[in-house]
Amino acid sequence: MSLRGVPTAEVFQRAVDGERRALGRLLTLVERGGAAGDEIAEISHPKAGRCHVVGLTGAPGAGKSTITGRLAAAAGVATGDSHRGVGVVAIDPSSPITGGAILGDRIRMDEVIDREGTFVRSMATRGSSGGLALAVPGAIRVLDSVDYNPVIIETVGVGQVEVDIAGTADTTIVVVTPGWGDAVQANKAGLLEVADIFVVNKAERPGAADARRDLELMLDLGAHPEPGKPIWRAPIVMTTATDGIGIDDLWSEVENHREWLTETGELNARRQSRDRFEMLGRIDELLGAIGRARAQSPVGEQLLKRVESRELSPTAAAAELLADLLE
Ligand SMILES: Nc1nc2c(ncn2[C@@H]2O[C@H](COP(=O)(O)OP(=O)(O)OP(=O)(O)O)[C@@H](O)[C@H]2O)c(=O)[nH]1
Ligand SMILES: [Mg+2]
Repeated sequence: MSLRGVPTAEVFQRAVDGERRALGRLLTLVERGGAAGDEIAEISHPKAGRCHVVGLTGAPGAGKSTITGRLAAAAGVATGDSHRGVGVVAIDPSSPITGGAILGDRIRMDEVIDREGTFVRSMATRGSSGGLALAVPGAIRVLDSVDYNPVIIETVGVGQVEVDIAGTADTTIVVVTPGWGDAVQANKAGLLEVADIFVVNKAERPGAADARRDLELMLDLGAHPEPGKPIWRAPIVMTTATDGIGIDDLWSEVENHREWLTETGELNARRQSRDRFEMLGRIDELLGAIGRARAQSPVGEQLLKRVESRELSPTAAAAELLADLLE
């Protein structure tokens, strides 16, 4: 039985009732955007705002998916029946920039998580950062509204897009592995700044202690407490994810961080800045669409002619078009 043609509100209700296929359909619509995506945002928003969002980021092949799978299991055990289960959004690094897909040995999410009580969704980057930056908060909202808690987001951390997406989490985990300069690479990619918790994965390998020391050193150097701002020093957890070693420690640190966020009021501050980020992203999108439509109208064509005849620069034409719009 297909869910196509079924009113969105009904699909939502079925997802609330626990129908996994309905939830999958909602997430597809959110990813696609447009009117249905907007409707889902409207329906899910009042019910959302409860779940703890955990971001997991790090270099390609660091073991993020393996950790995510293990962490989801640990979280599920810890939270028990108090929620429907653990949600996972894996941002698939299919874009040529991230290069994650070139690693032959990457773990597919459905290999590590295949049980009732966990809902896994992959989203492709498709090279467009703007779409993803809006789709991810939308997906979190849907999972949250049907009572998945926590929701774990896996992204490859190599650039600004990933750092932005890491910014959508309450608790951001940065994964590094032993090896010369890996911590330095993470620093260059801007990941150290966003880290609430560090993981040194593949800790059974030589160099794990060095990686830990490098991180400690960088934390010392980077420690510039802002007056009046609560201080959190990111703990470093050593894991061998393939064997599940260190995962319970990691989950305890996530819980510690969540408590700290709540006690200090940081949780609200972070969520507020996320809402602002999403709202601004949406404004960009909406204004862009309105402007582009206007540019194709006779008014826009007229302006283009004046650009062609060198009477106006493209910049001035854009400004004139906007001024005209805003009148
Ligand atoms: N030796 C060792 N290998 C590990 C460990 N954790 C993960 N791996 C292996 O590392 C490879 C990559 O793991 P993934 O979990 O796919 O890494 P990822 O960071 O999600 O990779 P991408 O999504 O492609 O960026 C797999 O072959 C894992 O089995 C570990 O603790 N020790
Ligand atoms: Mg992965």
